[in-house]
Amino acid sequence: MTPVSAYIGLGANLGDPAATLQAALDDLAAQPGITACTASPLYRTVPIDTDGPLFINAVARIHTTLSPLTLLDVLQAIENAHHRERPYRYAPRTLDLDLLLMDGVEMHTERLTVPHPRAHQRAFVLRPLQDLAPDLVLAQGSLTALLAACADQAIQRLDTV
Ligand code: A4P
Ligand code: MG
Repeated sequence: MTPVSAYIGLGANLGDPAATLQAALDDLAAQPGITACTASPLYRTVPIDTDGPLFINAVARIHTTLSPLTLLDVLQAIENAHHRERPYRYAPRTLDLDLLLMDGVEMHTERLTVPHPRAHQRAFVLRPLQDLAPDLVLAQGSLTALLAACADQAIQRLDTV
C-alpha cells in the first residue's frame, strides 16, 4: 500500500510534558507502518474547555501505510505506554495523541472521527499545524483565517526544549 500523510496532535499537561512529547515522537517514528515523522515546535498553551496545568502541544506529520483504525490503536498504545489515565473527559493527562487529518480519509464511527471534529477551533492544534503545512486548507477555511478566529487562546512557542 502506498503511504499517505496524516497529522497527529500531541498534548500533555501532567508529568514532564515536553519530555513525554519528545519520547512519543520517537515512538511514532519507530512504529512499523510509519515511514516518516516530522514534528512541529512545541507550544505552551492555556487549557481550552478544561482547567488544570498548562499544556505542552505539538503536531507531527507522518507517512503511514496503516489503516485509520490501526493507526488509532497505535496512538492509544503509545498513550498507555506513557501512563495515560482517563478518570473523566478532558482530565489532565500525561499524553494525548489525536488523529487530526489523514489524506483521503473522512469517517465518523463510534471509535474514530476524521478529520478531528474540534481541531479547527483550537489554536493549540492550528498553530503547530501551520508550522508544518502553512498552505493547508481545512474544510472550515485556511489555517490563517481559523487562527484569527481563536486569537484569544494563549499559546507560546518554546524555543528550547
Ligand atoms: N476518537 C474519536 N475520534 C478520534 C480522533 N480523531 N483521534 C475517540 C483520537 N481519538 C478519537 O479520546 C476519547 C475517544 O475519542 C477515544 O477513545 C477515541 O476512540 P481520549 O483521548 O480518551 O479523551 P480526550 O482527549 O479527553 O477526549 P477528546 O474528545 O479527544 O478531547 P479533545 O477534544 O481532543 O480535547 N487544551 C489545551 N491547551 N491543549 C490540549 O491538548 N486537549 C483537550 C482534549 C482539551 N483542552 C486542551 C487540550
Ligand atoms: Mg484524545
